[in-house]
Amino acid sequence: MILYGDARSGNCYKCQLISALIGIEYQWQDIDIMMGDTQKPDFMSKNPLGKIPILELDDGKILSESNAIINYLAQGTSLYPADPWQQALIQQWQFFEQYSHEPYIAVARFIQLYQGMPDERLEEYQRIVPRGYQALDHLENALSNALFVCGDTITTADVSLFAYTHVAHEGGFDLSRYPNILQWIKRIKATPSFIPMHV
Ligand SMILES: N[C@@H](CCC(=O)N[C@@H](CS)C(=O)NCC(=O)O)C(=O)O
Repeated sequence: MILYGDARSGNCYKCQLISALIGIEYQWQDIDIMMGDTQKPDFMSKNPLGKIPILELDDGKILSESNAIINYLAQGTSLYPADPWQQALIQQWQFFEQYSHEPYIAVARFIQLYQGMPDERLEEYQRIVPRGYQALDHLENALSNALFVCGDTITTADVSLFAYTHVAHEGGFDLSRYPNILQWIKRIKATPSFIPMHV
């Protein structure tokens, strides 16, 4: 299997982390977002949307969308249980992550950390930060009565949400307001075979 990604991307880190947690081997192909690699014809022929991560299987099939990739990789493990209700709960959190969390927290991080807060994105940054805090509030509440987002064991929903939450401070978010999230971050980091984000 080949995983095409950029180590600075939380969406790509989700795939690296799930592979480490369940002991899957793959080849890493570096795609540099800042150099425009995702828009080059070679890459676009694999994903016409021009987005990483993508996973290329040994038979040539290609899967995009980070959360689809990690659920596929985790099939048959406790991180993505076979029970349809458990899967639906995991997906509920993953859709939340993609629609109400990542567009604010990851984008704020990109603007602040990688673009150095250019004037033309300042207004956008100021508009999305409160939405990011709403997402963090929701996660904080959910973690007030469970160790992980879908109960007392780690699932792919945690991997999805961990990726950008644990680096939210790099987008200017103050995580010290969120004791449950901070404990959850520690718990995930203490999971056997955990790997940090390589940035
Ligand atoms: N919904 C997609 C988002 C993918 C995405 O936005 N990837 C970014 C990096 S985090 C990317 O490829 N950006 C490069 C570009 O847009 O050219 C997922 O979860 O995989």
